[in-house]
Amino acid sequence: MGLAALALPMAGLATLVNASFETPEQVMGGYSVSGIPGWSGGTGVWYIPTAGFFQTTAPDGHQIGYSNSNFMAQQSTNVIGAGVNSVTVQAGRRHDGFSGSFKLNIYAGGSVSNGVVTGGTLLASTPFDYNSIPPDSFTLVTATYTAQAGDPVIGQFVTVQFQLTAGAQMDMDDVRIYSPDSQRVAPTSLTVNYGRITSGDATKLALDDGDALVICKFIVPNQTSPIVQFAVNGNTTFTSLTALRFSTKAAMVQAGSFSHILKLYNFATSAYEETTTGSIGLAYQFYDLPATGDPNRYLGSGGALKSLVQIKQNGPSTSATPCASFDLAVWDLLGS
Ligand SMILES: [Ca+2]
Repeated sequence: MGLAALALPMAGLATLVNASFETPEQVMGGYSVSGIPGWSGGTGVWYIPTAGFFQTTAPDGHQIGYSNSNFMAQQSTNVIGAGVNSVTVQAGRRHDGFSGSFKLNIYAGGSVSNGVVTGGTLLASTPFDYNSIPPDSFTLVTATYTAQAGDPVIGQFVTVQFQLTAGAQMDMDDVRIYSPDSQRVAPTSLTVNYGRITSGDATKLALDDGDALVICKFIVPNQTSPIVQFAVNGNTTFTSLTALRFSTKAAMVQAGSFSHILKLYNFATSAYEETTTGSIGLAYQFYDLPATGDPNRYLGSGGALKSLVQIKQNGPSTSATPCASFDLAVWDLLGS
C-alpha cells in the first residue's frame, strides 16, 4: 500500500473536550448528574453496563454521555474547511423505557449556552430514532456538510449539538469531527525491538477492522523490559500542526496482567517523550495519547511521524509467550 493511500484526509481528530465522556471518571455502573465537563446543557457521564438500565459496554472507553435536557452542545476547535465536513456520534438506546430520540446538528460558529446555539448557521441535521435499534445497543449517526470554495461559513468553528426530539434521555458516546484541516495518518513501516511478529504487518494498523498485527513475547533482555515494543513511522502532507494525537486499538491474546504504553517521538530532541500507560486485557480497547504544548516537535523533516508502542508484563500469564493484537495505530492531526 502506497503512502498516498494511507493518508486519509477524510478522517479526523476530535477536537472536542471530553468527546468520549470519560471525565469525570466513575466507578463501574456509576454516573454523574451535575453536568458534563466540556459540554453545555448535558446531564452526566455514565460507566456502563448497569443491569436493568444499559446492558452493554461503552462504544469507546468505559463511559457514555447522557442528557435529560432538550439540548446539549459544544463548540470545537475545528473550523469548517472547503470540502467535506462531518460529525459522527455513537447514539445509544437504553435497556428500559427511558430512552430518547435526538437530532445531531452541525452549526458553523454561534455561541453556546445551556446547549442552545445562538447566532450560528445550521449546516446539517441528522435524526436518530431510538426505536430503530435494539435496546442495549449503539449505532453510528453522521451529519455531513460539503463546503464549496468561497462558502462564507469556511473558517468558522464547528459547533456540535444534540437536540432531543422524542422520549426522555439522549445517550451517546465517541463524538468525532472530520474536517479538511484534519488528517488521519497510518504507519507506513514498523520496527519491532522486542517480541516477534506472528501475524500481519504495518498495513494492518491502518483500519479499525478486526484485521490485526499480532506480536508475541520472544527474547526479553531483562525483567523490567517490555515484552513487546515497536516503533511506527508515518508521513503527513501537513507542514505545520496545531494538534496531534496518537491512538491504538489493542488487546491481549492470552490472560494475564499487562500494561499498554504509548510514547511520542520528539524530532527536535531525538527522544521519546509524553507517555500514557493503561491496562490491557482480552477485550479490545482504544488508547489515546494527545500531544501537549506545541505539536510541531513531533513533526520531522518531510512530514515524518514516529511513535512507540509497548506491552509490559506485570504478573503471571496463561502463556509463557503471550501475544498482543494491534488492530489500529494512527496519528490524528490538525494542521495545514
Ligand atoms: Ca466513552
